[in-house]
Amino acid sequence: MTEQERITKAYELAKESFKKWGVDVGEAIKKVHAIPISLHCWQGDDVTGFENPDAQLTGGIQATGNYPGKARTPEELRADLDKAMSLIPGEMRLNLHALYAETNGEKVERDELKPEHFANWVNWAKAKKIGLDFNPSCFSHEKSSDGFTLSHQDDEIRDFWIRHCIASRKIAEHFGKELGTPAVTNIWIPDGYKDIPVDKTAPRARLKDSLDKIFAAQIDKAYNLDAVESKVFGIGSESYVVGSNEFYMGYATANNKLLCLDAGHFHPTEVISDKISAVMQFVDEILLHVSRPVRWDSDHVVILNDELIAIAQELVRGGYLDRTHIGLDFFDASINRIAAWVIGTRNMRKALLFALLEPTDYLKQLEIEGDYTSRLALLEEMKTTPFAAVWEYYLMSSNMPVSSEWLKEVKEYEKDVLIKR
Ligand code: RNT
Ligand code: ZN
Repeated sequence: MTEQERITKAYELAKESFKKWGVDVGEAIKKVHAIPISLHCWQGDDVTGFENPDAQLTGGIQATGNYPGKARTPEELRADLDKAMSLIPGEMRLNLHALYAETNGEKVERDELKPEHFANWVNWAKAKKIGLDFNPSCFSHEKSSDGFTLSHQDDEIRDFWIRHCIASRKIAEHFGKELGTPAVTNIWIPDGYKDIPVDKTAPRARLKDSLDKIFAAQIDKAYNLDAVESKVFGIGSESYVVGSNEFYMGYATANNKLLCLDAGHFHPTEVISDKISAVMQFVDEILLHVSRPVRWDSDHVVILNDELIAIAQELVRGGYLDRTHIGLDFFDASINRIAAWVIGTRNMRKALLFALLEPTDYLKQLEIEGDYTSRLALLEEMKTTPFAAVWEYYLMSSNMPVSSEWLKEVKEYEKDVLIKR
């Protein structure tokens, strides 16, 4: 039996198993393929960017490890992204940080960045027929060295970061116009105190004022969508973070912005899957930073764990896919970076497929009827219904290498390209 025959046969049988529960597998495959996932450029080079090759990552986030072969130039990063994307099925986008500007060796300050500094990225995205998303980079800079940016007490510094965020929105607007799909511009800042502050109010008031200034100019939502990302703590901001959850929840609700939920930005027993249906009552759209915190906001590669599945289930069960922008946010420098992208992104889509293969309406019916016994029994049955056969068939039919075949390609690329860097 050829691999193709085996996969097809297993799929045909799996289809029958799912049919028993009233699930249309073909429909689920079609749906999962069309869900855009925004791949974060920064897994490719440990959040370094091209502003300065010796840049130190600051802002209380960390990429640990020194696996060989990290991308050092835009060309290398794009080649690595091409490789990763060639192994990931379904609709993709690319999420860029301002740090990834190309200035031809010229020093361009962040508040001076313009669409032209991203021309190569736009051309690359056009050729791949994908959308771009964007982020101002409010870290790894001398003007953020004391841990404050948009909430800085020094107006000169605060204005610099306001101008940077305004410039970023204009760049994103340009992406939206050029690529025919709105760019999500996400603002995350590291601002906070290591130790307990006396005045928790003033920085938050300044942050609110900064955001009002940044968002003062209306940009057509067909081109740019603004998101704000909260956090509970960072390295060096353990006691107080200016942009906390309540702060941004309030800001996004009051100002009709997207709320970004990062899986690593809450207390360790809190999960973002449980927050989606709550915040969706108050904001039109959300951005997800799908990540995997291990003991802290460690940004480990996303695996197919309970929380990832729960996130996907919430999006499907709540009918929230159209109002959710799925982005990834992890950076592991201790393993092959392309494999990290492929593993994490495939897992995101795997979780979505798993969720789409659920007889949700039937489960909801059982719940309404108070038949919690059947609800629990069926949910457990679904865990071992032959999902893997559907996943493999989906990969095969979208011309992607199945099981560990993709890893061989990554290893070859490592030998031929990465190791030589
Ligand atoms: C930091 C935030 C933020 C960054 C990226 C690089 O804790 O999660 O989203 O990881 O913007
Ligand atoms: Zn994040």
